[in-house]
Amino acid sequence: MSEYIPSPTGWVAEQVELYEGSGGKEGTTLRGMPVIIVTNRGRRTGATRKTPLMRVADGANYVLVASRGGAPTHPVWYYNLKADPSVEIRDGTEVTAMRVREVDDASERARLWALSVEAYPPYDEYQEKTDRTIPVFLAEPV
Ligand code: F42
Repeated sequence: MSEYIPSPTGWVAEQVELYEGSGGKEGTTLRGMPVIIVTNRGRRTGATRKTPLMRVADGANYVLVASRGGAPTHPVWYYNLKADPSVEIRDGTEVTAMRVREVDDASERARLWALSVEAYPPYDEYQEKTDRTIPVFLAEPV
C-alpha cells in the first residue's frame, strides 16, 4: 500500500478519519444524507487518496459526481480517476473493489444525473452555479 496523503481541506480529512476510523459506523453523512469514501491513487504522487462523495447508488453500482460544490474547475480527483480508474468504495461497513468510467453518453448521463439529484438535491444548484458540465462517473464492481 502506498502512503496515504489526507485531503488538505480540514473538514474533508476529518470526515475521512471518522468514517474510516470507525469502520464505517460514524461520520457517514453530510447534511443528513449518506456519504461513501472513494480510495484512489494520485496521478502524480502515486499516493493513496481518500475522497468522500455523496452516496448515489444504481443497483450494485455507484454514481460519482465531480461537482466540487459548483466550483468553476473540476476537482483534482477527477483527473486522478481518469488516469487510474481502479478504486475501492466504502459504503458504511462494506468495502468493494470497483472500476470507474466517465459517462459520456447523453442519455445514460441524463438518467444518472436524475438519480444523483434525487439522492442529493443540491447537485442541481451546483450545476446552475457553474459553466462547466459537471462530470459523472459510474463505478462498477470489478
Ligand atoms: N465533492 C464532490 O465533488 N462531489 C461530492 O459529491 C462530494 C461529497 C462530499 C461529501 C462529504 C465530504 O466530506 C466531502 C464531499 N466532497 C464532494 C468534497 C470532496 O471530498 C473533495 O474534497 C472535493 O471534491 C475537492 O476535491 P479535490 O481533489 O479537488 O481536492 C483538493 C482540495 C485536493 O485534495 N487537492 C490536493 C492538494 O494537495 O492540493 C491534490 C491532491 C491530489 O490528488 N494530488 C494528485 C497526486 O498525484 O497525489 C496530483 C493531482 C494533479 O493532477 O496534480
